[in-house]
Amino acid sequence: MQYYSACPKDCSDSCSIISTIENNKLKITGNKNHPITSGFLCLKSKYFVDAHYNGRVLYPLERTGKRGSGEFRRITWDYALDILSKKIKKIMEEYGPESILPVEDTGNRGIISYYFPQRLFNPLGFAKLNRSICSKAGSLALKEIFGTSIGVDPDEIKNSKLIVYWGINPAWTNVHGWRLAKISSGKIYVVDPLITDSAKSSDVHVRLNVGMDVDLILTILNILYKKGYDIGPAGKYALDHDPERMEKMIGVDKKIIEEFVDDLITLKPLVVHIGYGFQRNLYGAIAVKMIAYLLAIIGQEGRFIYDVKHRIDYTYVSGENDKRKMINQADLGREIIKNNIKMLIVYNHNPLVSLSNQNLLRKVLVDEDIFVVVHDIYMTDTGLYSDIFLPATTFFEQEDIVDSFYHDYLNYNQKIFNPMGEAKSNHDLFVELARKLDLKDPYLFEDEKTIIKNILRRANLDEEKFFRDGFIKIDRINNKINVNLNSVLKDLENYRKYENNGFRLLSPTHVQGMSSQHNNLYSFDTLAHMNPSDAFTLGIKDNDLVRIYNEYGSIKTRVKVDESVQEKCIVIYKGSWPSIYGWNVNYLTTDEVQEQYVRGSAVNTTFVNVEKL
Ligand SMILES: Nc1nc2c(c(=O)[nH]1)N[C@H]1C(S)=C(S)[C@@H](COP(=O)(O)OP(=O)(O)OC[C@H]3O[C@@H](n4cnc5c(=O)[nH]c(N)nc54)[C@H](O)[C@@H]3O)O[C@H]1N2
Ligand SMILES: Nc1nc2c(c(=O)[nH]1)N[C@H]1C(S)=C(S)[C@@H](COP(=O)(O)OP(=O)(O)OC[C@H]3O[C@@H](n4cnc5c(=O)[nH]c(N)nc54)[C@H](O)[C@@H]3O)O[C@H]1N2
Ligand code: SF4
Ligand SMILES: [Mo]
Repeated sequence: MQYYSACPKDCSDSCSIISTIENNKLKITGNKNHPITSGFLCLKSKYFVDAHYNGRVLYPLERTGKRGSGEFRRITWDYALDILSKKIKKIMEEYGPESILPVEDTGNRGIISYYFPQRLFNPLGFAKLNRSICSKAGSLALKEIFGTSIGVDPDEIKNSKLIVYWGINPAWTNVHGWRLAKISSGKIYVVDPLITDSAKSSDVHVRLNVGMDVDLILTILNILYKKGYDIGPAGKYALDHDPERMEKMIGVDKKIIEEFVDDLITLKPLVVHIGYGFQRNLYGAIAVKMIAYLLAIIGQEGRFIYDVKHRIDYTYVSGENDKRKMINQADLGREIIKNNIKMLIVYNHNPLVSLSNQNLLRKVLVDEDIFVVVHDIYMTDTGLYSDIFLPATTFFEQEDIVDSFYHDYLNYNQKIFNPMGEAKSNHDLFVELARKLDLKDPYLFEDEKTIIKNILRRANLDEEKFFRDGFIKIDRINNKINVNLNSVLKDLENYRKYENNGFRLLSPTHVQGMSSQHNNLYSFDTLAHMNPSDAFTLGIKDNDLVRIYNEYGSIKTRVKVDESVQEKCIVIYKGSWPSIYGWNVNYLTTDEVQEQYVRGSAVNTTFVNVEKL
């Protein structure tokens, strides 16, 4: 038998997958007919099948030991939902619905898995997580310059003479987009402080110092001004950014900056794929804003890739209630206390791996009177802190459709297996909970097939074609570009370069990791990558044990002496589980936020000290 699957991971490529069952075992390959997937899947996909069969929790559990101890007893779904519904009613009565917080992210990006649970939370008026750790700060920055954060279709890569990857490592995080760029005839630039795999096979690597993007752009504007360009209201800040004076501070040779400027003005059309990783720093949104500003100055308004919005009625799937109280994700520990949160309903998210300032967050969960429910496929670190743990299905056990935050195809995900053990999908969990809460509105109980058909019908999509091919092209909402250059003035006025205080800690994605997923089955790279010259100064060799610490915490790990890392920087990849290694990078990362930009994460503005042990 052959089935269509759709990868629902938090990855721009949103692949269409052909799943087959051979000798009773699932096999997956890329769907050759899909224009983006092009018949191949990424390295991480090799874990998906194993992760379906292995390492799962299959029954509901109730905590019997202290939080984090892993002591649980098996319970029935009926008992679990009973406790849950009684708790919800009691907390709503005593403290109000706003003290109950669903803590959810993009662990599963299926449209039903992601949006459907909100159908229950909206009418009940629960608090809502402001999902500020990923890309939102940059979205707002783009909107302030262009009136929209929705850029061009990746198809445009084929026609672009210049393709700039700014603060993104597509060879690892957007492999299908990277392939499009590599087979195009466009000249490829990578703007990144690390010598990433993308940088290695680009035409030009602009290896700037971390956090120097705004100064690099001001220097580019300075050169453009000298070439007779009207550089707009930011001009006064660019005048002192003479390339000769700036090259050392930015860390890029003047000749490379000049070549970059020449290419930016001659190789048109161009496209700039703006990364998410690099905008997670205190001035990240401002950097995104300045990229947009630069595009406008050179007459390439809107020629970027960042967000996508499709003509799909997401509100139909989620319901709506714009009065819900917003709780910020990037500094969740502090927010829980400030807002008197009494209950967390966690699904699609692993906050005790993924969020900054873990020491605080864990302390809050231990000290405060908070009831924690976790719905996950595996016993994650967050699961270990739950009062009730509920088993979730893998994407092979649920019917869903998945769109992309990069391309314009909607993929079909067929249910191949019945859930293993007593696992339930997100859809089924919240249907059952609605039933236990004695709610009657039929909208809360709609089945997946009906929802999928309604989505297709509302978007005027050909149902027969969709189910036959396993994917269909959908319309992108192309908001009109409406340039407002003046909006950078408030940013440049306040823009301050922070003191370089110790080592700058970066925690980017790893080629094999999918955020925090599957570390229970495969080991992650937990080394501290460090430049040879820093290692020499500190007397550190490969594999030496070091202590890395700052005001947030202290960890011990081994070093990888690595030329691709800049001096005065440490790289530790994101996503590893503290329950396996005793720590992860988020024991050190700051939960300071970009106040003016949706309180977005500033995780990459973390400074640490290093000591050889
Ligand atoms: N393999 C894999 N793919 C993934 C993920 C995964 O975990 N693994 N996670 C997914 C998710 S959730 C996201 S948000 C995306 C993130 O994917 P990306 O946007 O690629 O983000 P990062 O890997 O965090 O950072 C990208 C690059 O930014 C560079 N950078 C850091 N600071 C600066 C700076 O100041 N200026 C500039 N110009 N560059 C800087 C880093 O060196 C790094 O190489 O990837 C998605 N895809
Ligand atoms: N230091 C540092 N930290 C970071 C980042 C960084 O760059 N540096 N990046 C941040 C970014 S961009 C992101 S997006 C976050 C991602 O952080 P998380 O949102 O925690 O990401 P994931 O690990 O993809 O998924 C979370 C959980 O969802 C579960 N899951 C998968 N499918 C389902 C399902 O169908 N139902 C249920 N109930 N659960 C399911 C998975 O098993 C996993 O435990 O990490 C952030 N953390
Ligand atoms: S993680 Fe990304 S590239 Fe890999 S299979 Fe899923 S969508 Fe495709
Ligand atoms: Mo993300």
